[in-house]
Amino acid sequence: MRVYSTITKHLKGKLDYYVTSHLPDKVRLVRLKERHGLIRARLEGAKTASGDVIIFLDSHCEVTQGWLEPLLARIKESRTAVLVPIIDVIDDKTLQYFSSNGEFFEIGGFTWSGHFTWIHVPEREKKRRGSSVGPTRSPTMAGGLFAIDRNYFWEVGSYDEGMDVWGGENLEMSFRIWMCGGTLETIPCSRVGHIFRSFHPYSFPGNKDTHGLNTARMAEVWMDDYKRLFYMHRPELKYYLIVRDRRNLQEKPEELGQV
Ligand SMILES: [Mn+2]
Repeated sequence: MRVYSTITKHLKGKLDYYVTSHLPDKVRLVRLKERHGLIRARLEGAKTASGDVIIFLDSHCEVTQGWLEPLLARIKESRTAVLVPIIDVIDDKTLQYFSSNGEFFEIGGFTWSGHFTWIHVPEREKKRRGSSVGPTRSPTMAGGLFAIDRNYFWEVGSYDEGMDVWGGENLEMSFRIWMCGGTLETIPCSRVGHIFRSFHPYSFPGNKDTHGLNTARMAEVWMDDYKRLFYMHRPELKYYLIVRDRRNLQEKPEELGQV
């Protein structure tokens, strides 16, 4: 039997049982035939979705009362607005929920090495949004939680199917939304708790640096000349991408034609 997730303790048949016996009928569990990671798994979920709005939440999230309405209201106002709630911290040891101060929150940024980072809301954005609880433009998103108009998700290019397992897809989507005329906004009136884990609980197939490779794909597609700065910080990825392309040729000699 193929094992898609490397963790079996709470998943597999136990998850099937939980979903069918404890959750309403409209909750459906979609399984892939092999391990693809979060990016292609989310694409499968999105294909199955039929509502007007798709909301992606990591499995380790807990919503709060009133989290949903501010997201839906903003999408109704602007269908090209992609939204993230304020992400509260749930302790990964005790599962205690820490509510952060409502008026002070950070938004998504990035480093030149291609990593997500939290940044302060710039003064110009505080002026633009008008209210401290107004939709706040965010350069990037953390990735685990966001709401998007379902049709717009496909129009704006969904996800890069060539990305494996985990990492980088959040920056790719963020760059793509801004560069294709959409907006990415934090909605301060919506709050969802999330467990920020201190380690990766699962293994990476072949021990590949999927975050790095996925981010290099993002840089190649969306960063234009600025990718030079990315490769200055991650020279190994430029080398790795080249090597991988050559290796593909070696693995698939038929693509070279009969020489
Ligand atoms: Mn997460």
